[in-house]
Amino acid sequence: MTTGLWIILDHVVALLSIAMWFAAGVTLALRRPRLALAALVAAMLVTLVRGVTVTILAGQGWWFVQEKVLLGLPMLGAAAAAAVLLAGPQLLAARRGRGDGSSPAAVVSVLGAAYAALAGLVVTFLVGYPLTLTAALITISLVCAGALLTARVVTSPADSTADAGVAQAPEGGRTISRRRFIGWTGGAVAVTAAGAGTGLSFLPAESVTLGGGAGRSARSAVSVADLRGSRSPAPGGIVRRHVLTAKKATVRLASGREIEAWTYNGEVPGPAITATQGDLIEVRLHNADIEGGVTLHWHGYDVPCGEDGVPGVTQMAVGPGAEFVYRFRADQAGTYWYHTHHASHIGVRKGLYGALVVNPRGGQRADEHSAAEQVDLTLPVHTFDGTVVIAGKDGRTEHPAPPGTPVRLRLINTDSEPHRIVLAGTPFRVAAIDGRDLNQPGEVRDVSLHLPAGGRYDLVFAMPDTSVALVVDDDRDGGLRLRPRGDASGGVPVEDTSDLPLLDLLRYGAPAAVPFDARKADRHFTMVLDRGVAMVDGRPAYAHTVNGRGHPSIPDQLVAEGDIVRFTVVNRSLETHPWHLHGHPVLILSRDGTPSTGSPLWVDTFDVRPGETWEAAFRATNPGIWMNHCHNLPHAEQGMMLQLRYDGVTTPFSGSRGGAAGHVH
Ligand SMILES: [Cu+2]
Repeated sequence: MTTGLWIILDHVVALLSIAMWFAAGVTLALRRPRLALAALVAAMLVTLVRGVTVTILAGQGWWFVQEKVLLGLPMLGAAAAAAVLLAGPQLLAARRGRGDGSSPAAVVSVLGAAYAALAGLVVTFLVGYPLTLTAALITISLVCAGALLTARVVTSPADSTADAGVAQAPEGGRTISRRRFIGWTGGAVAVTAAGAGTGLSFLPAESVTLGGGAGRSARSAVSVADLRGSRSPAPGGIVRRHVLTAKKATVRLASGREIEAWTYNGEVPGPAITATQGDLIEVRLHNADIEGGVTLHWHGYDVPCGEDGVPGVTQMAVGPGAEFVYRFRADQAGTYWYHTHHASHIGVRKGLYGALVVNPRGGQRADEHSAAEQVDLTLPVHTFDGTVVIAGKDGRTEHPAPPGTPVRLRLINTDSEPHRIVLAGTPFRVAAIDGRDLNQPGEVRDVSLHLPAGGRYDLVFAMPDTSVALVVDDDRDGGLRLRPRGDASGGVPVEDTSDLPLLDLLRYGAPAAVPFDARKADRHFTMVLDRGVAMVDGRPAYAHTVNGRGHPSIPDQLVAEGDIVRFTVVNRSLETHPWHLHGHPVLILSRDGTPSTGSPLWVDTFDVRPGETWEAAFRATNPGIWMNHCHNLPHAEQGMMLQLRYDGVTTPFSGSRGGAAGHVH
């Protein structure tokens, strides 16, 4: 069973224990001793089972159980023990026909256990990892307050004879009644805990985390505004000039449907930008009418930080009427993409994206494939109003490919959710992931691929003499077809693809040397991904969190140029998070403790599924202030975003708009 399933099972058991403790408390209050005894026994058993699920989860990592082990279970254990000691003997006596088993103390203690069980689950959902003293103290005070209120209700005058001797202690007498003493003590505990917890929450939070490395040095500062790209191509390269105008437009999809899109140059996807290694790419971004502003972020491309297109960090958002010129040398070959990074959860979904393909020097150019008799298709996969569209710039979903033709399909997931990809009708190789070639990728067939949000796969094969189908999300009628004779005559029906096993890319291809030893990391950052209550952009929200906090309250990660940096990314939530660091490819080291044993896997986005723990590393060779975030863009918007900052780099920009007026370089 996966950790993700254990997390869900633990939630179910926790819910059951809450239900059982409440059932015991309510039946006891209603003086139904038989039912109460049965519910109490069931509650005890479920609580013990909870101990088992938490122990198993603990085996998967401390971050999955910290709040349960330190607060939830001890609190429930103490309350449960009190409940059994107070209510148990009376219920057993009632079973033998003596009394109705229901004293106020018994009812309060059993309901107290129910509150403790409920509070434990609430803490798991609203706080998670790491558990703070604030959260613990406030939780304990709420449980105490709940028990005190219950005590008031069940010891109302009508019931007070059940507590004979104590309830009838004379008012103003010399001895303070036991019940009153307990009430005052409990109240004092509740108030003190709540006050201390609330007070602690006002302590200033850490603004930077060092990952075990040195703190900020006194080295002279450089501004991201000065970290700009080269202005000339490499020898032999040319300048590739583009003008991209962001504007609203009605766009007709290949299916004939019309959508109200946000576009670059009126097209969705935007114009494909192609280059050969060594060329200079120069893109003048102009905003016609996107009110909130736009930028261009070169996803997966390690541009100098000043070209990275993050509003409020590397530039100001480009407002209507303004423009910004991006320049960088196309040093890396491969399949990449560009998209707006301003309010990207809306802009990218509405169409502000396009492909960036750089061909190796001396190799074939994607834009000249017809001359070279090869098929090279760039295929952004995007969902418009619930319909998955996979098509190149001409919108066609059928392509001719004579038998024997070398084919390269460049898949780009421009959505916020992963896609399941199947190539049916031919063996193939995954030649590159996120733009980087794999080492000795073996031929595979009848497998499925899991393409993370933002990720790219280059699939290569020689065209067979029957048709080939690219199937996305097991939709056998959609996707893309390659026909050996250009018509449907070579067509074979696509079989059900839903049972095909997943190709594990951590065991695909052959190992090769990597440029650094990840075991000698200079810094190590752990990011625990979850949902919970946190501040996002100054407002409390049910946020997507990193280490219990939301953007921009998540501490910056500080690195120094040359550092080897290691990430541990843990997902204790119930959703998949495609983790994306700007400006650097990361090397995948392991998933759930199992090392990567195939080709070195360099990616810019890796999917961390519920319950998974990934280790990755990179060398800090590209100074700047870089976003490090979930590429499920609504998740990023809801808090799951932080900055990785090089020592000595500063930014003159702030907010997301800054002074959005014209800012041309
Ligand atoms: Cu996410």
